Parts: sequence; C-alpha cells; structure tokens
Amino acid sequence: MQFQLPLFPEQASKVAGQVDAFYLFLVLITTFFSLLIAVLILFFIVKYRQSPDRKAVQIHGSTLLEIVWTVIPLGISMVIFIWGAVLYYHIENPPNNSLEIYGVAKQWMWKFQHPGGQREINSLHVPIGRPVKVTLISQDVIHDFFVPAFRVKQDVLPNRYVYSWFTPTKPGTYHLFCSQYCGTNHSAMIGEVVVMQPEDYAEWLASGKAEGSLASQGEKLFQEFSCTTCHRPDSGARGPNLQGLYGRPVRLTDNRVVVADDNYIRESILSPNAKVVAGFQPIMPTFQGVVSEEGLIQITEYIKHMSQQESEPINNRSTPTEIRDNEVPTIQQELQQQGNTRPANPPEKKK
Ligand code: HEC
Ligand SMILES: [Cu+2]
Repeated sequence: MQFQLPLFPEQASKVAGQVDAFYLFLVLITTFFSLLIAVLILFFIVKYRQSPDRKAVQIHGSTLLEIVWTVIPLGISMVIFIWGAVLYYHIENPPNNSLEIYGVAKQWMWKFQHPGGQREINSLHVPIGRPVKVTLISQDVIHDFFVPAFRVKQDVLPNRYVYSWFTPTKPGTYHLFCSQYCGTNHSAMIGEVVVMQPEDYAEWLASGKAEGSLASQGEKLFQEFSCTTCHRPDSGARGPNLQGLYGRPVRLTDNRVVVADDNYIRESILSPNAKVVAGFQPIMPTFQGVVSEEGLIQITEYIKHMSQQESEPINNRSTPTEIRDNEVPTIQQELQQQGNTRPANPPEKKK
C-alpha cells in the first residue's frame, strides 16, 4: 500500500493552479521571514552575549536602515495586494458565456436546476472545459458552497443571489461541502460535483426528466399566479410590461435608478413596495411565502427570456419617466455617481 499524504486537494479547475501559486507564495514569504528572524535572534544572542571586557556602542538612528526596512516590506505587501486583488477580481466575475446553473441551499441539502429544467439534489453535473456560473441562494440560514478541488468557496445567503464560477478541467467526481455551520446536520450537507465530457453531459441532460425548460416552467408559474392580469404588454395594463426589463435601468418613484437584475426582480416579487416603478401605483401584492425559491428562479428565467426575444417596442412604459435606449448611458453614469450599480439590498427582515 502506498502511503499518501495529500497536502492539497486535486486541482480540477482553471483557477486552482493560480490560487495555489498565490498561496504557495504567501507560505514561502512567511516561512522565509520567520526563519530569518529566528536565525537572527539566535545569532545575536550569541554574538552580543554579556562579557566583562566589552562595552556597548550606542547608535542614534540610521536613515538607510529605516528606508530599507520600510521599502522592502512595502514592496512585498504591494505584490501580495495586487496579485491577490487581480485573482479576487477574476474569481468574482463570471464570464458572459458561462453555462448558468441555479442552486438553492437549505437545511441540509443542495438543490440544483439546469437551464433545461433538469433538477438534482446533492449532486451537480457539469461539462468540462466551459465556465460554469452557479447562482446561489439559501431558503433558510447561511450556507457556504465549497468545492475544494475547484478552489471556490462562496457564502450562500438568504434573500440574496450570489455567484460562484469555475471552469472544470478534469473529469471526475469532487466533493461539495457546506462550509458554514448551519445547524444539526451541517456535517451531512455534502454533495458531489460530477465533471463530464461535453457529450456525456449532453447525454446526461437528455436522460433527465424535465417538465420543460426553466423559462417555460417560469411561464407556467407566471400564468398560475396571475401575474399576467397586471403584466400584459398592452397599454391598459396596471403593471409595467416586463418585456425587455432584464438588465435594464428602471426609474423608481423616488427618482432613484436601479438595474433590473436577478436580485431586483426577486425583491419586486417578494416586497413589491420596496422599490416602486415610476409611473405606477404600489398595487402589486406580495408573493412572499407563495412562490418558492425555485419558482422565483424560474420566473426570473422567464423574464430574462422575454427580454431575449426581440420584442415590439415597449408600449406601456410610455409614461413621462420612460427610459429610452439613448438615455441608458446617462443613467449608467448617474448610477456610478451614486455608487449604486447594484440595486437590491436584501428586503428588510420581518420579525
Ligand atoms: C395587482 C396587479 C399585479 C399583479 C397580480 C402582479 N404585479 Fe408585478 N407589478 C405591478 C405593478 C403596479 C408594478 C409597478 C409598481 C411596483 O414596482 O410595485 C409591478 C412591478 C413588478 C416588477 C418590477 C417591474 C419593473 O418594471 O421594474 C416585477 C418584476 C413584477 N412586478 C413581477 C410580478 C410577478 C412575477 C407577478 C406574479 C407572481 C406579479 N408581478 C404580479 C402589479 C402587479
Ligand atoms: Cu449548510
């Protein structure tokens, strides 16, 4: 039997090597200076030990020494800072061509949905060689999505979508942990990520029973919850037309402008009065406790899908506050000044 002491998990994503290199750098720097200091202490203890025939020479400052021990540590910490920031930025920003998968965490399991509507629990199948973006939310307490082999780790919060992404590089099955203590069975909240060749993944998708794509499931819910009674594309509708909404700036009654992203749409459904669209009355009822987290994801997918279909001009947004395409750059500038490129604070907690 071979003795194995795996110091590191396998490297199974594109970023894994980069994270390890950075980590190794930190370890080496720390080791080097710890040893240097320890050795110098021993050396000085011996060299400057007390002896009767020696008198200490007093030194009153050395500018050169001060500069050296300021500049060198500053240089080293700037390297750590810049390297770390670049890596962090990379890890935090999923590429646009990512495969989008949705995960809902709950005590004590992981539930995933693929765009085609396939669902799985405590396992996540992904293809090799393509960026995968996992949009995550918790339906109860804080969890944490942790795949050591991919070197990704993301806290999963209630009431807010967060993202994790990775490009798998090696077929295999890898551990998925919840790494945030989340109650009695936290330690059992374990899953696996199965990385497959693209053709195997396609086959796997095809073999899954799905009741239609996420967007079409969302459309069904949209009918079921009678969203259509108010959100119709005609001008008599009481609610805004949702076509073309996704990703666009929205002006609110208090004149603030927010971008309609996943978090905004979720909040609009659960706490409709938190942000009221300019030109409309706050008549939308809350769907808190009515639509499940999975349902919210499906409805959002449906709304996104509406935006992708080339729709006729949005007609019932022709209130004085309508936002036209040529206004978008100005509004984005305004947003940047407000430092408010992300709209949704999580809706206020009840209780
Ligand atoms: C009683 C009518 C009514 C119903 C039913 C209704 N809404 Fe609304 N909805 C509105 C109105 C009015 C607004 C604009 C005012 C506001 O923001 O609250 C709105 C706003 C929204 C927004 C933000 C739109 C934007 O342009 O920024 C979304 C998203 C939304 N609704 C989704 C839904 C979904 C999904 C459902 C069904 C689960 C639904 N609504 C049901 C009336 C309704
Ligand atoms: Cu957990």
